[in-house]
Amino acid sequence: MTSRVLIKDLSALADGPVTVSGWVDTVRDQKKVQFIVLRDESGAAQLVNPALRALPVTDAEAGTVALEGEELAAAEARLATTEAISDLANGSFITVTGQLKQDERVKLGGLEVKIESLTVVTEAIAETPIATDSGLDKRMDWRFLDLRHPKQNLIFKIQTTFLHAMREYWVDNDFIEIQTPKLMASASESRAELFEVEYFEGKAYLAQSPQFYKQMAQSAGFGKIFEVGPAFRADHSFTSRHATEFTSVDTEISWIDSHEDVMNLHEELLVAGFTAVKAKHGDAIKELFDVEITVPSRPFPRIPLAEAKQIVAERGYEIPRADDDMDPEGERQISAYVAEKLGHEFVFITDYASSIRPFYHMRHEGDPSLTNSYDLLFNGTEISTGAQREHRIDVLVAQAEDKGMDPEELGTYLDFFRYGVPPHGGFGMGLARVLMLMLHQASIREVTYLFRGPTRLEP
Ligand code: AMO
Repeated sequence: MTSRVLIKDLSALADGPVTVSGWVDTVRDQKKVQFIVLRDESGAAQLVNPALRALPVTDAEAGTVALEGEELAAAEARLATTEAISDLANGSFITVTGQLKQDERVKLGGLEVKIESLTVVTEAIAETPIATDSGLDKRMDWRFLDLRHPKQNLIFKIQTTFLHAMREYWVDNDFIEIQTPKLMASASESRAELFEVEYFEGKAYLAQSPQFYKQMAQSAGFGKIFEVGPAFRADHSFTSRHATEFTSVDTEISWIDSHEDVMNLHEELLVAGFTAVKAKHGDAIKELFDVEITVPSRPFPRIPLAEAKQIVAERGYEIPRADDDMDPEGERQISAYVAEKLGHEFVFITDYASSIRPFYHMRHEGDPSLTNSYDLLFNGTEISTGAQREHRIDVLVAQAEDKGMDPEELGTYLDFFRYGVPPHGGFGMGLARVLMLMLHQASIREVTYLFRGPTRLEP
């Protein structure tokens, strides 16, 4: 590794020699002085070069150079550097050695590096295919260039901090991390969204969620587990919140009394994540996204679905009757109500009807038309589904049959319940949805490293 200094660390250094590397952001090529704004993964700084446009001469007509020896060599080097800077294309990756000077008058970071030598490591094509005002689709085509922008870059620093804080919570609380297979013999959620792949002489399906295997861990005696991994859904939709491949944050715990316990866990994880993000990136988020991060207060509001529908209806929005679920506008309406009345960005909508929930959700003891389940909405959109699971094999089989499923289809899943399993529950949460809503972005495409949708498999 070269002894390169990250730009963010320059401010802590004393004036003196330094080497920095990065992408050329802009060049201001003035007659007597040249400025480069250099950007690396940590920030941006100004480099300055007193331009030398020609070697000094004693006799202009004869072109006799006034210097010799070391002085001449130094002047020739300065001349070459000046020419190299004039020819620099934005986006080129360069390494510069020079003299660092802390200087409050420099707007960008209060420091400057006076260039002594410059190497063009890789030259960029001068015409960049995207500009700051390019459309989202075009930006997605050139995602690596798009991600160079500090705002896009920050998203993934935030995601790292958010996941790290949750992971810390899980590890501190004795959760076990698992990696479940993404190639499966059957569907784990609705059959409509299954990706089928050729698997030697047969077929396999891409996992829509780790649902069955996180439940298996309860039967295996793991107690508390988590997984952060890919999930695949053959959703032929072009909404701002659906991808065909997304990162699912899953957790499952044993020995719960109801979905209340899952919601409590959910709150604790989100508070841990938001606290860390606010502490580490709150200022940068305010500056680049104009968003004030609020660490949610506990407990988050909880509203049963039936009551939520009533509230939404009273606000003048009629959820389409054919849909027993909350539609996206209904979600926006109930979230707006919670924000106005309770000043909260999150709301758990609970007790969904069995008719619209998967067979594995536990139903209410006294009223099997309802489930011990919830959706968590954040700033108007669903980010998660959670539930207490049905752990009694006979009830589970009956619920599958009630949904018109053939228990045979469930393969080895049902075996998990035949040898003793504790009451359990958990949730699955779309990572990109959380980021999108946290940063007030219009689409998960903005916060997904490389988005996958029905018409996007590149880059
Ligand atoms: P569900 O199907 O509601 O529940 O998915 C859980 C969460 O995953 C995210 N999500 C998606 N994100 C992007 N694109 C998609 N196509 C997509 N589909 C889902 C959402 C959603 O809330 N097994 C259950 C969870 C559980 O009960 O533990 C499940 O998968 O944020």
